[in-house]
Amino acid sequence: MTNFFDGIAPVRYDPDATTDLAYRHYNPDEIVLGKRMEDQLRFAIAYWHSFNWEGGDPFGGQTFERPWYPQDSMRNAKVKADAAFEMFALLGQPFFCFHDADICPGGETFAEYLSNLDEITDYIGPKMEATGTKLLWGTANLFTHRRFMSGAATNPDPDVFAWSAATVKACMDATARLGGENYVLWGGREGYETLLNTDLVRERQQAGRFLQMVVAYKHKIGFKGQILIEPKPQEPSKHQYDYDVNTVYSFVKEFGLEGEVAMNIEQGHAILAGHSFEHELAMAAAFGLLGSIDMNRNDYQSGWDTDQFPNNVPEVALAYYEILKAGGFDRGGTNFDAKLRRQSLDAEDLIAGHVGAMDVCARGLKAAAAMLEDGGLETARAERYAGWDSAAARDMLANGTLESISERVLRDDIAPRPRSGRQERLENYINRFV
Ligand code: XLS
Ligand code: NI
Ligand code: NI
Repeated sequence: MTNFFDGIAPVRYDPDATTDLAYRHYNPDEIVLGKRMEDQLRFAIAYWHSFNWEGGDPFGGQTFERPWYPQDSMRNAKVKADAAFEMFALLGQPFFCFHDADICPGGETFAEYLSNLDEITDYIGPKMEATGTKLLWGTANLFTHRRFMSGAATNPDPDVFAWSAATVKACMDATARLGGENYVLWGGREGYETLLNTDLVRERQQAGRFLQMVVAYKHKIGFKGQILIEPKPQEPSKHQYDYDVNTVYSFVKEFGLEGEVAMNIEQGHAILAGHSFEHELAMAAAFGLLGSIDMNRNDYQSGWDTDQFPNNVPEVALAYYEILKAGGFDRGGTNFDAKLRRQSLDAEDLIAGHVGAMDVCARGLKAAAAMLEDGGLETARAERYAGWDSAAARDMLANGTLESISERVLRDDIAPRPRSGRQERLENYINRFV
């Protein structure tokens, strides 16, 4: 037991609440498109942002004060786990996510790392049982320690590749032991700073082989979860190999891993890649690779990964629209890859950040479900492409050649008549639901 959250009551659904520490929209038992809201959204809390992040920025260090600082001993790792599960019990969300480095210190040697990870896994398991909090996914931190400064799987030094492979094996074992539903690979340093010292063909091949080994090990241990790749264009590397959904798709195909991996798509990473969140989700759904999401909000001006809690209902609604249209989450969920601003010092801020995020997602989900049920967008889209339903159009696409098409254009006197794309009317339509 810690006293960090003393005085904060468990957060409940109460649409008329007078406190801000209540859910006004997130009602776990409410049925949305045939499923409980909790089972549609499958919320997870990110251990790293809520418990490891100390409030630093490039110009200043720690601003937060927590009973589990400094974070370099097993003793404090356990205090941190106590506090984490106290927060999970207060919020009542069904899942959490972690990196190895979040839950225990790395130790001096690989053997010490393994023993720390084992010890903390044993400590966390019973807490999961007691609170009913499940593991959405585990992952390895292959980017903070200086050994990873030139990459993990893509490192020029084979010893770093080896260390990384051994680390991922340990993290997959820990994830499987804790009943994790997915395993995530985010390659923050799988990229380069300058092409002047980089053999990018070799590095991509190393990353491909690494991923094949991960998939092989998943089958070896009978892990039933999904292996998820999380695309991001840059930061910390200047250029990352897993830039966006499209890039990862071609990587997955090139290394023969179709059907073996899916994607964990993050709002902020989509924005950094110059896309919208819904674009990345729709692309992944089109490839059949939509696995899970990291929900957050990127600042539109900053150019770096700001990992803020989501607060824009219309945007979130469009994201869940794509997710629901693709059939909703199976093993995936909504992980809040979001952190407090560095001036938000209090335990209440940490609770409020998540309460607000869950309410925004609940509103977005309900709006998305209502739009899907109404069908207005799909009808408008179908009308827009209706010309392609004609026999002539279908035949042209399937069997046409430039010559045959050219003959038909002359023979049938084809003259395109532009039609309105009706964007404003569709935007107004969305506004009826959000
Ligand atoms: C960083 C990533 C990271 C992953 C997990 O930008 O979003 O938090 O989700 O390694
Ligand atoms: Ni991120
Ligand atoms: Ni993320």
